[in-house]
Amino acid sequence: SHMEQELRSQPETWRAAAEIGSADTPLPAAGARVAVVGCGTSWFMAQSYAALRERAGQGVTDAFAASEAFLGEARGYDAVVAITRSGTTTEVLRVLEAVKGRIPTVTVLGDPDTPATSLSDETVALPFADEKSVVQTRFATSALALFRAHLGEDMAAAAEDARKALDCPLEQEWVSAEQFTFLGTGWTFGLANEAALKMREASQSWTESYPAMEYRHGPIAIAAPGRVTWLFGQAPEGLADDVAATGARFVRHDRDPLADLVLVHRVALERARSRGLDPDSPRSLTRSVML
Ligand code: F1P
Repeated sequence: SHMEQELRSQPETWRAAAEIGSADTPLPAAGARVAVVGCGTSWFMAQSYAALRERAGQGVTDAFAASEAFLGEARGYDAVVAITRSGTTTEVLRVLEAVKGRIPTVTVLGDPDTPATSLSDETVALPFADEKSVVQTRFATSALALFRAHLGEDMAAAAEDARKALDCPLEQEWVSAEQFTFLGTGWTFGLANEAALKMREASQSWTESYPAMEYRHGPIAIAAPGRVTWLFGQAPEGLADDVAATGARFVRHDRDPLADLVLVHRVALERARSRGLDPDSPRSLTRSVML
């Protein structure tokens, strides 16, 4: 399938994206107040980038679902970063139109020959990470590799972890589980949201996602044997024990959290197959939503 071929190329596309990110790019410089927008997967990558940029001390960074951005004033942002694989998503184009001539925009996209390009002041294209699949894998993670490299991270270890995540065996318990709750904190909360979306899109799975510390404030009520609680990144104290007490399976890996998302891509693909679904033709979805 396209999805399988695309998800397997992630170590290479991350390296290529990181090279662009660590060179001269039009991404906002340190100090700028930045709004990051996107839809679906691209919104979740916006969440992760915003958390990483603030953690790196580069300035106020807010992530918005494009449909929800700037419902009022544009609040004095110095730059807007739009993320859109297709470059055609209506809500993203509307944001670009709305701020045109007032706030500098830079769009990270897969195909540079799209409407988003003419509406943006600058673009960063990742054509090598563009995809045929409806369900995004490598474009999204490569965009995040670009951002992380731009924030000064060396992505070599993450790419190596992704290769390991592609080679490790998949646990049958994950393929057959009834339900998944994904958790993250800081930048990995966006990854948790994306993991949950990926499993829904590709495999029609029941999934939820929360900030890790929110889990005990209600969502743990559904944890039970046959269900999985999967944490990206740092484990809050006591969480593993609380999950174990419910009989749910607790999963946390030491690999780079972005590489852990690659493992979820594989689980989503395998679950689709085991349910007789074609991950390249996900139910009710199109590659780009145009209103
Ligand atoms: C965004 C997006 C995808 C989603 C679906 C519809 O597309 O919401 O994340 O999986 O395919 O479109 P884009 O703006 O990044 O092209």
